[in-house]
Amino acid sequence: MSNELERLREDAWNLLSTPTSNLLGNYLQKHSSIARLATVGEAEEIQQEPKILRFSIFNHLHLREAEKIWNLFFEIADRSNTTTEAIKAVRDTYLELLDTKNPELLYHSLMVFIAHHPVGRVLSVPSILVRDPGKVVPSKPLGATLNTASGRPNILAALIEDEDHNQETLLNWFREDPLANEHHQHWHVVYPAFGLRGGIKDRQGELFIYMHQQMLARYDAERIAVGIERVLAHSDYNASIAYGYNPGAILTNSAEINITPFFTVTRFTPRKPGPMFKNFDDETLKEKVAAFNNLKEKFVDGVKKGRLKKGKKEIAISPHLLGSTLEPSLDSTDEEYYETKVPTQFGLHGTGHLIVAFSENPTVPDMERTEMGVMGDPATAIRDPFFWAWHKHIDDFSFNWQQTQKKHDFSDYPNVLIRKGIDEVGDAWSPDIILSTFSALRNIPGLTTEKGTLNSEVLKRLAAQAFGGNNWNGDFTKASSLQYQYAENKKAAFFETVDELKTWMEKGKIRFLSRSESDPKSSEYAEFEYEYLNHEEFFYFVRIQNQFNYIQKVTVRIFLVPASEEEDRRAWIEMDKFVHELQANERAVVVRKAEDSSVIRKPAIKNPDTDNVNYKPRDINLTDPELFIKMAADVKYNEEGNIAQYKEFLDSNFSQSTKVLADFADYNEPTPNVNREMEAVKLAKEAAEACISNITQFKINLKIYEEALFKVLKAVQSFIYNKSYCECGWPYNLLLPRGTTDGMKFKLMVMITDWQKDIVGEEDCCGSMSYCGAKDRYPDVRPMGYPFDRAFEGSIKNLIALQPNMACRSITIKLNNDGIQS
Ligand SMILES: [Cu+2]
Repeated sequence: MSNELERLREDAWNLLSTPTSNLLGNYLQKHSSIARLATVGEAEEIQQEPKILRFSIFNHLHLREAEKIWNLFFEIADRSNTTTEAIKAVRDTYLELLDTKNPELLYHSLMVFIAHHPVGRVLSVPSILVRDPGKVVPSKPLGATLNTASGRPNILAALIEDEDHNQETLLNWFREDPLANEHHQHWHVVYPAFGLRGGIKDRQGELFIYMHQQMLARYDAERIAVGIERVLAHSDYNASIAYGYNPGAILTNSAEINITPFFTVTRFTPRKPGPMFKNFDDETLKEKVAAFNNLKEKFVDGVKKGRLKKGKKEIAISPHLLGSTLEPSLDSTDEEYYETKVPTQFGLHGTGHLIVAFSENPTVPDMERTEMGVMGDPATAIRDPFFWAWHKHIDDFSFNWQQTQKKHDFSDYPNVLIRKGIDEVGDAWSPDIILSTFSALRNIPGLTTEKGTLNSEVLKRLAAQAFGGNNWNGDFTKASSLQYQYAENKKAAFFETVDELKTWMEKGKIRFLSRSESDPKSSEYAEFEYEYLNHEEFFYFVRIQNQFNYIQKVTVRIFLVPASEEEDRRAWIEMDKFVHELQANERAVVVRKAEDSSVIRKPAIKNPDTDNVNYKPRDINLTDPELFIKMAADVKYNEEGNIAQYKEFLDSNFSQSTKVLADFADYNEPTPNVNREMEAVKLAKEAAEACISNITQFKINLKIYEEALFKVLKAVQSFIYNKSYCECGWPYNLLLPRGTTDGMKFKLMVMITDWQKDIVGEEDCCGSMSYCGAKDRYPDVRPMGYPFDRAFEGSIKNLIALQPNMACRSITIKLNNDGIQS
């Protein structure tokens, strides 16, 4: 890759690291109606094009504007001859537009470009902790430090007062987790509601529902752990919301006096408890509630009938259509019918976001709105407990529809054995689901590579030795101490299996650098401390016996559920899903690292404080698409050259042999000349053989070219897709629910399905397959959430006990509160 491109990538990183909040501050000063009146006078003001002051992707008019910009970026990049030229041109346009366009809208468009355009993918988007620190400061930070030259007053006092005392604040740490918010924002970048260039991603509507449903299952597990009831759907639009949400002194700018000279943050309105439609002027309130209710009833009806309106017709609901119409997205069955004009044009789910975001100032016209609540921004929406109540309501439509569908027939299991029974307290147990942790394995020589990553080969050998062979029948589900003979003549290393996984709260820092332009090297900063959940690194060892004497490819699906919620299919959390090839009759010990989980973002961010915070050129095999184009051209050139060459060979061989044969046929002498006959046959035979051998060689060469071409194609594809999908996914630090200090009981379930029937994506997919799909097609042909996406015939527990391809065991997750580990 050229040095220039390398420099551009780093420049782009720096540009992307600059928080939009400062820019937004300037923009608002310039374009808010008051500012405009003051500068240009009323008459001219009316002439001016109205500006979007506060951008929200949930407002479809705003999203259409953003779409125009990302399409512009796409076009600019398409027109450019090289990657370098394209990046430069897009950057210049971006900077130019900053004068006239809303900076948040622009940034969103740029993120879409980076996630989706082949050229954009050479750039990386920094952690939200860097690019938008003002959106992730917790409502109540653990501490704050101001390091200022001018000795400004400390703002700690303003931060410590806590207005809210409702039970929802118990889970602020979860809802306010910076990387969970980043995940939610990033998902909406990878899956724009209006698709890309007029097309929508495969099964996007289904994924919209499934991804949020899984977030709810995780949130519920945390609620159970702190002893509060699971999320209640907000389905009665007239009902009051019992809890408000105050995003804290920083997000609401209530510490403004002290911090404004230092840095600007985007202001969010705190939401007070009360009705969803509160503060609407009385005359129109009823009308608006009625309109929104009416929209809801259309979905209630549709789900009951199993059909949605599409113009004058009705069409059968599919998960994709239901999700697309609820969100709504480009694939909504009928945009007009399933739309509300309250408070702006958007469908059911989006409108809920907007109504609540605007609930404290509902009458402000769209183009004059400078403030909204966190629900209006995907980078902050999940902070509000109402987000969850709203999404539970949205999920109810999907759940109710699923309930009406035919139950799964589980007879299509592969011929594998995963052993199971019951434990001493009568719960499901399986000797074939074994757990260990990094700390329990850390004495194994060679387990970590020089780079600090885990050595998969060592793990595999250890697994085979410790749990396979003579140890195949051993029970390691309890914490047990084992030996691993890693080399002959060496002393065995000891390690353990566990039945308990540990979590803890860790401290992180959110840092604002001085925006002093006069002194860019100024060491002024403000720093906020927050806490986030983390867990020990763990591994699954799954033993599977292939009962066929031929190779079987299987899909391994791992789920977790709080033991108390086992019978509620919506409570099951997808932990992982991967493909494994079983050899004929193999007794396989399959190892899987938690950090490879199909639900999380790759590479796993183990330390939010340091990962993706500083510029690091991405580790990719081939970094410049220009190189692929060249590679492809080389192969094509060779192929064409060779085809011509072989065509010539074949032509001449063929004409030679046909000529000889024709000559022979024409030979009509009354007395046959045996010699000549023999000679002709010989020549024809030789010619035909030469022909065949040339064809064979040609085929071999074609195969080689074909393989080479596929390699190029694969390299191009993995380059193109890896990046954006790598970055999409649930954060690693939240992979395990937090559990309790006493230890919370969970059930860990493994289900083995026939890969031939699933076609789950291969392992070269680096991102979250489960939450973001892979490439353009979702990698699993089964419905998302399978097998928990349908009602069960009887109890889930019984099904797991009876199905040969399912097994379950208990595990404990313990919150280590003693102190913070690092
Ligand atoms: Cu939402």
